[in-house]
Amino acid sequence: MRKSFIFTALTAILLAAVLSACTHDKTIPNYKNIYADGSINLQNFTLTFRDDFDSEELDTGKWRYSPEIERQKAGWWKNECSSFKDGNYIITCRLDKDGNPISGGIQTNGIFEQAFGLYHIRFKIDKADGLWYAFWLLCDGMEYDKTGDGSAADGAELDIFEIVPGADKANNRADFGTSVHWDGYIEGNLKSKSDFSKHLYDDFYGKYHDIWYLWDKDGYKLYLDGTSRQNLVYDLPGDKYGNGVCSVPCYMIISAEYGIWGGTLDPSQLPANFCVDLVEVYQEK
Ligand SMILES: [Ca+2]
Ligand SMILES: [Ca+2]
Repeated sequence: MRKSFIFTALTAILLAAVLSACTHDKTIPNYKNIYADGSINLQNFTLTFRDDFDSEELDTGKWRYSPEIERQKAGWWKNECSSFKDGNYIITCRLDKDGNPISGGIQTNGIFEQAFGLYHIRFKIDKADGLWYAFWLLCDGMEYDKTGDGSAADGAELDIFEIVPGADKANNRADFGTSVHWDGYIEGNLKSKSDFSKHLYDDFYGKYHDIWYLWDKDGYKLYLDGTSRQNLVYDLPGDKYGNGVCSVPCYMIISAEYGIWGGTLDPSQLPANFCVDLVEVYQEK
């Protein structure tokens, strides 16, 4: 009887603890398990940016809309594709009234720019052929570089992740990757290193996921959903690939676009949403 009482009491306490933990939905759980090798301790980092997207509109103290331009000769960025609902920033990819594919994005240039650090995004995306979802970093030292000096130190494009649900898996085309590009976009100058070595698991789409991306003097590391599932860990060591480490501040871009890399667009699969629940950035102390 006494044992039973203690057991019941302990169960109640445990249950209360679990329920309590569930109510703190804005707390990022269990930092220590985010990195498979345990090499990152968040106590060594300071939070420098955070948006929970709890507002019903764009927080212009943190973001601006991406320019309304044609992308990849396959679609257009349009502000009307961005919305804010239920604590999410949402890009709705769809056709406009003339049948043109439209999507959108937001970015932080001139508002928040940082060199190095730890980047965290929680998001979910719809599976649709022809879509190209990305969370990436960019700076003027990459965008306007016309010469190229062989080094990423003066600027780079850091594609934290690119997801193309329509990738041709049958021919081993990956649907998820991370990349670094430097020395500008002029052909002959552009240098790149990418890791597209792994495929997403089948039930990836339509559920929230966490990506943590560490950019430091040694290069770039990405963890998808911590240590779980396929232990999807990417490592792009900068020294190994020849001066591939950027050391100037970059701004963030969250975007969706279209492109042949993502497979052939199937309008019957639209609209498709890219929902972002949270973005936060840390700097090493
Ligand atoms: Ca350069
Ligand atoms: Ca949120």
